[in-house]
Amino acid sequence: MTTPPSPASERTADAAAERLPPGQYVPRGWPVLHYGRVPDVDLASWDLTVWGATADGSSRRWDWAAFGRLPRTEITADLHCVTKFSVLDNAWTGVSTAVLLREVPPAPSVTSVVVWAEYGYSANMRLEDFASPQALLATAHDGDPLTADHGAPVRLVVPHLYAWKGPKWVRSVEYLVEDRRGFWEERGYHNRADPWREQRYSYQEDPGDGPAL
Ligand SMILES: Nc1nc2c(c(=O)[nH]1)N[C@H]1C(S)=C(S)[C@@H](COP(=O)(O)O)O[C@H]1N2
Ligand SMILES: [Mo]
Repeated sequence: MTTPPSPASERTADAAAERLPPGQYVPRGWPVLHYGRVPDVDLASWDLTVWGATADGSSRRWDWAAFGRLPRTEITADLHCVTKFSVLDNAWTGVSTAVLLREVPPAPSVTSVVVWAEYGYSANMRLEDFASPQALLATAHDGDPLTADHGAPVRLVVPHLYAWKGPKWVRSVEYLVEDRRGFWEERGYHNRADPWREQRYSYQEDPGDGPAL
């Protein structure tokens, strides 16, 4: 006896299930989710700054025109929100974090970064997570410039972490020699945020996963 082949619809569902971290589902469309209001960003005064524990002690700032001259890359990645929706196959275009790290090398003692957005939203992560080859400062999604709702003009994308680690409306990157919690990380969310290990809440942290709360 052989088992009858499963219908195509079921196979598609199985394939999707294997791509989904535990507890996640695929919603219809692309939800918009953030804390607070959508900022009204003026590109004429917009800038992006890399600061903190840089190798030579100085910070570096790009205005919109200068940022636009940095080399671009494209990646395709899934976005996993801790509220359990996952948006699959997003094509992101932007500036690889590797480019920023090359332009502004961190001091050897840097262990973590905090990425800051408009209104003081922030997310921290280990330097190695920020430096992931998949991580980028995205300016476009599926070929279109980001909309204001989705983080225009620049959002961070770190596909292997829950999406709160990717601030929309990014304005600066701070290099840290000692880890410091960001906005959600100090409000009950996990310091590491690996969706494959379902690291959702800070009460799940093991010693060493993050600074004391
Ligand atoms: N500045 C800022 N960025 C943010 C957030 C936020 O509240 N403020 N929320 C995060 C969370 S929890 C998620 S799931 C994603 C949602 O991105 P989307 O609205 O494009 O789907 O944005 C992330 N980036
Ligand atoms: Mo989220």
